[in-house]
Amino acid sequence: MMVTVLKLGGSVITDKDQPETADQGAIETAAAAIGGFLQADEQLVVVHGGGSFGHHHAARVGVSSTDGSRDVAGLLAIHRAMGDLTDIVLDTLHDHSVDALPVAPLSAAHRTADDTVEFPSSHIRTMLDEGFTPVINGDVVAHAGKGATVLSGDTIVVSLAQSLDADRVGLCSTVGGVLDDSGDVIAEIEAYDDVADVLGGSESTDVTGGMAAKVRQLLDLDVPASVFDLGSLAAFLDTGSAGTVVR
Ligand code: IP8
Repeated sequence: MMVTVLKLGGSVITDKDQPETADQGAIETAAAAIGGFLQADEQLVVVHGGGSFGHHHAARVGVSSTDGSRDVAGLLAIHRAMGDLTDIVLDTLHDHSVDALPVAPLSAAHRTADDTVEFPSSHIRTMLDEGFTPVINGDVVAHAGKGATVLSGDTIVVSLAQSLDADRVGLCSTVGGVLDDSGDVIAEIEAYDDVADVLGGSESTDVTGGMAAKVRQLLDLDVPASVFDLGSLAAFLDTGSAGTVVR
């Protein structure tokens, strides 16, 4: 059976400007596409990002994927908010007959002193083989020597795509793919040098950093990965490619 790892971007499924506010309409759209896809006996891992549930807490606590914290109340606030968003995603998937179960990285993963992510996946493999759809959120995880750091959904996708030997990887984003200088979607990326100019040269540092980091990680994967928007999710699930394909 084919394994697909799909990330639902935090800014796709939440209202980024309102703290802890889900975009229920977007989650419905995603859940409907996933429900239709799973009728075909496929195996799917859903990963979701933080959006307005994770990132404002993380900024307040001063924790990132490299800056650690030992503020247990702050870390718990991030973890609980991410769990609340996972619950909303789970409830909506259940409404669409998807047998979704949560996996919280804080209880399953960590970073070592040399910053390597250790995310054992045998329990996720068993969930898939038993017909469940694991739903995994970006989270805080223990980090040797630093307390705890943020484990982003993108990093989880890359780790699990490798350990589960995924056939297909998709990142559902707020943009239709990786965009060139004129705002058009680049169909295919085979090397970072092909896009270094556009990814390095945009006005918006955050978005650029985000997309550049995504592309670098996706190029390291053995399988093709697509970056696309919510309107193309059903097409991605159907065909395995949409938006920009990173090979
Ligand atoms: O939105 C990070 O996940 P991302 C979630 O995929 C947290 O980067 C805990 C801020």
